[in-house]
Amino acid sequence: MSALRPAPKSDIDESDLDVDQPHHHAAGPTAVAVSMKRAMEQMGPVRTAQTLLKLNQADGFDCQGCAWPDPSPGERHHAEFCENGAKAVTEEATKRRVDRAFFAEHSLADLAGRTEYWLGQQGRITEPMIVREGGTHYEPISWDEANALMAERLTGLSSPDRAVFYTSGKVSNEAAYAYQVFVRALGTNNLPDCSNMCHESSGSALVDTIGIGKGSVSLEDIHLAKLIVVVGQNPGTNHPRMLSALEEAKGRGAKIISVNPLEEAGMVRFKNPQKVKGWLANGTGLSDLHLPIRINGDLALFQAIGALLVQWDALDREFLERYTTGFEEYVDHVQELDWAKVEASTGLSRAQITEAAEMFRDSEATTTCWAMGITQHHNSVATIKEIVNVALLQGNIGRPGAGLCPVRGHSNVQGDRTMGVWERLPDHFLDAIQGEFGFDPPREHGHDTVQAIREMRDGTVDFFLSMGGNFVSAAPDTEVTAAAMRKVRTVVNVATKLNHSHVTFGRETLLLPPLGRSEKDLTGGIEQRVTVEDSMSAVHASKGPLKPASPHLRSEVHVVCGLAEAVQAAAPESPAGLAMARVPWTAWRSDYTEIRRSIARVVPGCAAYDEKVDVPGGFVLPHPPRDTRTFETESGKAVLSCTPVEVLEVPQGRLLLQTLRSHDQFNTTIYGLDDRYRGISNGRRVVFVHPDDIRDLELADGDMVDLVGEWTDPDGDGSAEERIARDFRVVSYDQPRGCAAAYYPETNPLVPLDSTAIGSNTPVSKAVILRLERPGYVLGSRTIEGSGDQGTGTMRTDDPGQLA
Ligand SMILES: Nc1nc2c(c(=O)[nH]1)N[C@H]1C(S)=C(S)[C@@H](COP(=O)(O)OP(=O)(O)OC[C@H]3O[C@@H](n4cnc5c(=O)[nH]c(N)nc54)[C@H](O)[C@@H]3O)O[C@H]1N2
Ligand SMILES: Nc1nc2c(c(=O)[nH]1)N[C@H]1C(S)=C(S)[C@@H](COP(=O)(O)OP(=O)(O)OC[C@H]3O[C@@H](n4cnc5c(=O)[nH]c(N)nc54)[C@H](O)[C@@H]3O)O[C@H]1N2
Ligand code: SF4
Ligand SMILES: [Mo]
Repeated sequence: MSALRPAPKSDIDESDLDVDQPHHHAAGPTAVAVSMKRAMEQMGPVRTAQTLLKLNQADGFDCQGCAWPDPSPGERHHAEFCENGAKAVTEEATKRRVDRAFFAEHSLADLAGRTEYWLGQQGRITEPMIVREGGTHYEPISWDEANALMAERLTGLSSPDRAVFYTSGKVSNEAAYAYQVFVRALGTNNLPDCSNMCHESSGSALVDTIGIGKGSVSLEDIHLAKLIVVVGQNPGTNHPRMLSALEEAKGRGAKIISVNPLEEAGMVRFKNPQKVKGWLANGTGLSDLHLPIRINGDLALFQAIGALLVQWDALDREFLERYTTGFEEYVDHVQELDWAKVEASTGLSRAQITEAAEMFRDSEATTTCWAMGITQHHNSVATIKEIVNVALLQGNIGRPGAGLCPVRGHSNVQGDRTMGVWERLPDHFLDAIQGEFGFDPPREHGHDTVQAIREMRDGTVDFFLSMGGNFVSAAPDTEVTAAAMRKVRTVVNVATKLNHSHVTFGRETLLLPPLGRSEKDLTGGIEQRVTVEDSMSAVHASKGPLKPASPHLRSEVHVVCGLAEAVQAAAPESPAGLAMARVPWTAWRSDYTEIRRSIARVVPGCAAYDEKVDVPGGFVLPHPPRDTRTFETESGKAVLSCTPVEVLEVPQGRLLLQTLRSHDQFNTTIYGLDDRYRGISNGRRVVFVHPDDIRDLELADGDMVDLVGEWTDPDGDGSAEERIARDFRVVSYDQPRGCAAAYYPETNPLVPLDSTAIGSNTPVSKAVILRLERPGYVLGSRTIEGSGDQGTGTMRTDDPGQLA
């Protein structure tokens, strides 16, 4: 082994890594056992019972995991959650604490050398902490002093646009609404969010084609569908209760197609832990057809399916005539389809694609679901438009069982957008804010996530506040992002648990701990509730049952209102101070009902908001295509669009890498080191490669390699860039030849900042051109064949000890 190899990561001993056969079923008794074990370890029996019985109940709190919807109140079980929901709750409701003694013991340097797993497992942050300029440790600070300090920094900026306010999708609607009003009163639209790295491509494509950036189906539609197509999504891990919905649909005769380079366990068989059958027998077989698509082949696949439907005249001509535009051009376009290109792009045979198209043809109601396997590609917006084309051809929108279903990630990511957390908020919304409060919100668009990193890198950001999330680890190009963040003078993180973003800042940083959703919120002396929106536009209330992790925690609403009041106090005559004075912050933090009343007046579709969330189960936001087949596009019709099929070429000896989630993590929060369904235990630094590719690369299963990403900026000077992530174990895994997979966030150093989706600026996390090198590889030391260039363009180094 080379001497250049960095020291092993401090707390994960990868020599314990164990690799076994992948599973062919999801959930079942093991899932229950695993979630209960974790819950009992971290919460104890009383708290476990107290918490899990309130999870996803109409009088309880919303799961902090994914955005999958709950059944209507009458149809809920006592245990209305999945293994990963239980893990998400346990992570928050843990009895472990990170207090001032902890911070006195662990210096910044110490914390920076730990893995994300270790940091997260230390427990809940208990009081506001600060690192002052030159400090080596976090030390306590009062909320008042923290607010005064932030206000001083914010009012001292040469322009409000030198501040950036990030949001992760767990924030409640009330907090998100107050937050975006605060940011706009301050005078900027710099509101990047995790959506910029997630479903932004879905939003862009859907707004352009159907006039609204949200999915068009309800949970009932999934139950009623005749064909469900699950594309680029791993529900068994990331939306586990979706499997119950798929099972229900199957029971009613639906067919299921899965489109995925990997045959994910959940899509093969599902053992429903809520049914006796799920405990004893083999469970329900889910997929009728699995298409092992080559990474990035989905645009070609859907175009080919569309071409066949046109050829067979399997069309809803009445719908096309009445509700769509672009059909004629589309027909001309698909008649020219080059099947050789389709086969090269998808890695599928014409027979496989024809079989899928026949299932579309024979279905009276098709719902297509997708997630990150679709949205995180350079052509993801065009790919989603291609999915829309196929739906429109058969009139699969706005009728029972049919529709488009981008399955959202974070539990309230969709709600945060509805509430106005968006760097490109439309004018009518800004007008409503102006009408409600009487200050002029800025009109110029703000920075999204990628642009915010560029601005930090270029030294034009002095203040960064993160409302939840882990910006540095979740964003692409980890080293570039971390270096950019170190240029920002003041970094503030509102966070429940420690992560690497908390040790990455310019001169000073604040760490402000909020209440979690499982905790009782007594802000203003009354029991407050909050509201959230799921992936299917259903809005409902959430109220936590638990005693807060510490008496010093403040709700996110309180954090925002407190900061706004401090800004007003610091500079009452400044434009920001005057704007702040127009918002009733004190009333808002005394009773969130006041916020909901303002939401009702300002946010589209939210009239009588507070009254509607009073109903158990809440209400569903309007969705014109779903409700009345109304398409609020420029032409007033749904749009069919044409994109040429391209084959993503990978040079000889390289692989196409996707970065994905294990079964034991929530984004950058690592619950544990097992990916049970894929046969991995006790480690995360693995790269899954086809056995024949392993052989052709002259490697063997079990070898250690460095992952070297190659990228040529299409707008650059043509030189190739290399990026590296070290020390991964090669694992033989079935998938299309030439494809590879490894976990996020360990692989984020390989995703170039400027490699983003056309039309959404989403980082391309699912298609990195990859080389496997022997351990200790020195960046740029090898000629990149095929590009005719020495790999010395912009070299990126990894940061040993960081970010596992
Ligand atoms: N337990 C748990 N739940 C979660 C999360 C979590 O981390 N853990 N994260 C939440 C969030 S924020 C999100 S956005 C969602 C993410 O949910 P997913 O999108 O399911 O998450 P990924 O693990 O990124 O999985 C992407 C899937 O797409 C496949 N894929 C990759 N490339 C391609 C491609 O080119 N074409 C096709 N057809 N498939 C491809 C991969 O094999 C994988 O199955 O989950 C949410 N729920
Ligand atoms: N390579 C690669 N990169 C990706 C992806 C990928 O598939 N591949 N996926 C992308 C996607 S889809 C997403 S959504 C982003 C996720 O990006 P983020 O949303 O920024 O990341 P998370 O890991 O979800 O954030 C976890 C942190 O949130 C804080 N937290 C947890 N609960 C709460 C709470 O209730 N309140 C507050 N204030 N803080 C809380 C904790 O401190 C925790 O450490 O990552 C993106 N990055
Ligand atoms: S499916 Fe998602 S929202 Fe439902 S319990 Fe599981 S993690 Fe929570
Ligand atoms: Mo996400």
